[in-house]
This record gives sequence, structure tokens and C-alpha cells, in this order.
Amino acid sequence: MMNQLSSRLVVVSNRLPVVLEGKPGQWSIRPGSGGLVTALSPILRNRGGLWIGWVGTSDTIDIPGIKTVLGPASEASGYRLLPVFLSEEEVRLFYQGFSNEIIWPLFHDLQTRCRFEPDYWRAYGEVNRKFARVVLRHAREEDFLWIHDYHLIPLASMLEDSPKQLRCAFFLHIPFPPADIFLKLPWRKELVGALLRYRFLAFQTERDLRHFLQSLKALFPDSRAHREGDLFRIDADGRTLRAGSFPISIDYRDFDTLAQSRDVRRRTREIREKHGHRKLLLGVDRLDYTKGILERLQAFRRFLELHPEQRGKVTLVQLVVPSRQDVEAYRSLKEEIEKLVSRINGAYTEMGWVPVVYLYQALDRPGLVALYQAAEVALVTSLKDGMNLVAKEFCACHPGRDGVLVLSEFAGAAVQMGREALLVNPYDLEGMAEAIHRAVEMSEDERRRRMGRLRARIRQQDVFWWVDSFLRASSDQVLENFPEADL
Ligand code: ADQ
Repeated sequence: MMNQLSSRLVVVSNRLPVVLEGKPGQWSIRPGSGGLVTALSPILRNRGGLWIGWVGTSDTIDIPGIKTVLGPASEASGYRLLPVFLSEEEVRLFYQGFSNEIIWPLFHDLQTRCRFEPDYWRAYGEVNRKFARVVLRHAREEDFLWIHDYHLIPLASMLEDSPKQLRCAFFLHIPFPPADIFLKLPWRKELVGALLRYRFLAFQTERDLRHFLQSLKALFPDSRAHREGDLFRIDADGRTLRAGSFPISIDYRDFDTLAQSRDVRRRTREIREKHGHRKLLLGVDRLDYTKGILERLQAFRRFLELHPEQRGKVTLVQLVVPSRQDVEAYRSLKEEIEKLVSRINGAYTEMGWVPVVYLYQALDRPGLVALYQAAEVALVTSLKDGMNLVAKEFCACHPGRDGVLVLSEFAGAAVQMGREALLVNPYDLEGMAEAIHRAVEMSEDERRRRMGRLRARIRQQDVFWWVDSFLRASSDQVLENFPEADL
């Protein structure tokens, strides 16, 4: 047998881990900064590897331009970046449509937001076929293919017809919904059937995995699933595969080190001074209705109503990073947030104090870390979330162990962090208002005890731990029976 942890890695995700800047004819590319890139880059470099994904523009006219900048970017990163090109129509139907108006709301239990358009489904299949063609052109039989997320669920099934035998594992970054929600999807059997084409399936939490097994049983009544150690063995539709849960994490050391740097400590002090050394509550989110931003603002308003003595003493800083601006639901959410912020500020502002500071922008890493560190309380109130990395980043940025995390029980992060965070139901405004009160009043001793434990856990279970446990658990299954001679 080959060395199972050393085969070449081919990562496929909707987006390449780069940021494309400029305009047609003048593209430039800089590496992305997410935890996934940080964690996978050393492995891709050491094993040799490819990363296949969409560059994030539908500018088909300028394909040569993009190719020209991806070459040097590949050299700089030490592995190859291979682009998939999508037309405007494909972006509209596959990305904005099926991915963001069907799977995204449905998998976050918000089925009333779904638009079950048959054209979206067709485009979803066509674009996955397009990804499959790029994969087939570049991947080799001995490679380990790691497919990421909900945009690419059918990819393994589309690789099957080829004489090239490719072996794929899949990781779902978002939750898997309970069966009574999932089964509303008109293409439910096709989607579950497509997931069975992977050799290994990974979810963020055991809850998501169990939800998947419920739907599997409903749609494939003859299927069998039973526990084998930490994993499940699934026999369904003539296939055998394994599935497990692997909570994603962050590059803890990177955040922790940055938080202790002289520059970030100075910026942290500046933020605190600017806010008159009041207690800062912080929300950091991509603009998204699943993140519970409106519910959080309402809870903060209720907190100010219920606890008038706190007025003037605490400020909520809400940072929102622009996202999916081409989808109508996101544009109207932005307006609703802005209206609610001005209503709260209209009702409670006093001379020298504004209750909510709203920032609609992406911050660079040091700016974000300084803000995390300056805040005493983080409010992570997602209605549902695969994991939520903000919860983990906030803790990593508190080397002084002086922060309190208020965390939605519906975020995947609650599984690892639920004992020390203050758990809330984001639909319960009064409960959230009380949790905010408890957080701002918590004694220093208790804050340190809780934060110390949270930090220790994330330090141990960081993103490198996540990649390592995923690859260890999946490699046997994905590369099973692969003869060394074929290498
Ligand atoms: P997301 O829904 O994007 O990810 P999340 O895990 O919260 O959610 O990550 C957001 C990232 O954006 C964080 O790293 C955060 O630092 C960054 N960010 C947010 N606002 C920012 C701002 N204004 N400026 C700069 N950076 C900002 C999906 C799933 C999650 C899952 C991840 C990873 O929805 O549940 O945790 O994938 O699997």
C-alpha cells in the first residue's frame, strides 16, 4: 500500500483561495487570508497539490488575463491554482440561485426563504459538470480529492462516468438540516444520492451527521448506518462509505501572537480610548440573515430598556462585512439593519454616548484582532451556523483571559464551547437581554476561569488539528485498496 498520508492532495472549492483585484486587462491577485488556506497551504506544498475553484468573476472576456496572474500566484504559494470560469448566467443561476437561494436557506432551517426554481437546479448540475471537466483534466488516479461545501455536492457523481477512477472525500461547512426540513427540497433524493458517491463524508458536528442519516433513511429505506469508533459506516444504494464529524477551527497561534504584538496592543488601547473606556460589546459577521444580527440588535435594545442603569456604560460595536450583494435578500437585510441601528440610536443616544456603533466594512487582520481584544463581550447569535469562527477568533484574541462569549446554542461552535460560553436561544430576546446583562456584570474571576478554558481548548483543537484529524480518518477509506504499483 502507498503511504496514505502522502498522496497528492487536490482541493476543490467554489472559490479559489485568492482575492482578485483590478479590472479586465489589469488583474492582480493576492492570496486569501482564511483559516482554510492557512491550514491547507503547508500540506499542499509538501505533498504537491492543486486547488481548483472559481476566481470570483464572470469576466469571460478576460480569461487570458486571469490565467496570466494565476501562474505567478501558483508559484508564490507553492502549489497550482487552477481556475474554473463561470459565465454571468451561471453565476446567477448556480451561485446566487441554487447555492444561495435554495441550499443556503434550507440548510439553515429557513425553508420559507427558498426559491425552488427548476432552472437553478439545472444550472447547479451544469456547473458541477464544468468543475468535473477541470478536475478530470488535471487530477490523477492516485490523488486524494477533497471537495468542499454545498456548491459542489454533485461533483463526485459527475466524476464517476470517467474511466479515470478518482477518490473523493467531502466536507460540508454549513449545517445539515433535520429531515422534516431537508425533505421539502424537490431534488432531495438526487442530492442525498450524490453524497453517497463520496468515499468519505464529513460534517461540522455530530448533530449534522445525524440529520443526514435521518434523511438518508427516509429516502433510501434499505440503507444501513452503524457506528465504528468515532465514525459511521454507511451501506446505501450499493455503496459503502464512512462519515464523521470534524469541527473546523482557526489558526489560534496566529491570532494569539498578533493580539500580543506591540502594534495591535496600541490599536486596542486607541479603540478603548475612543469609546471612553466603556464596556464594548462586539458583533462581527458577514452580512447574512443566518447570523441573527437583527435579533442581536433587538436584544441589545431590550437590555437597555430593562437595565436603564447600564445606559451610557456599554456600547455595542457591530461590524458587518459586505457579502452576496447581488442577492435581493441580502440587500434588504442591510437596509433593515441600518433602520434598526438608527432607531436604537435615536431612542437612547445621550450627549457623549451612542449605544450602537455600526461599521459596514471588511477590516484587515490587525484591525480585526485589535477590535476583538478591545471588546469585553462578543455576541455570536446565529440563528443557525455550521461552526462560526468569530466565536473562536474572539477567544484567541484575549491573551489576558478577560472576555466573555455569548454564543447561540444553534452555532456548531456551541458543541465545543457551550460549557464556558453563555449559551442563548437567538429567538428569545429577553433571554438574550439577560445573557448580555450577565456578561457585562460577570466577575473578573469567573471571566478568567471561563476564558482560560475556552482558549486552552481552541489552542489544542486548532485548524491544523482539524486538517490532520480529517485526513487521518478519511485517508484509509478514500485510498483503500489503492496499489502502490499504480503510482
Ligand atoms: P461564514 O458563514 O463565512 O463561513 P464564519 O465562520 O463566522 O462564517 O467566518 C466568517 C469569517 O469572516 C471570520 O473568519 C471573520 O473573521 C471574517 N469576518 C467577518 N466580518 C469581518 C470584517 N468586517 N472584516 C474582516 N473579516 C471579517 C462558513 C459557515 C460557518 C463556518 C465556516 C468555516 O457558515 O458556519 O464556521 O464556513 O467552515
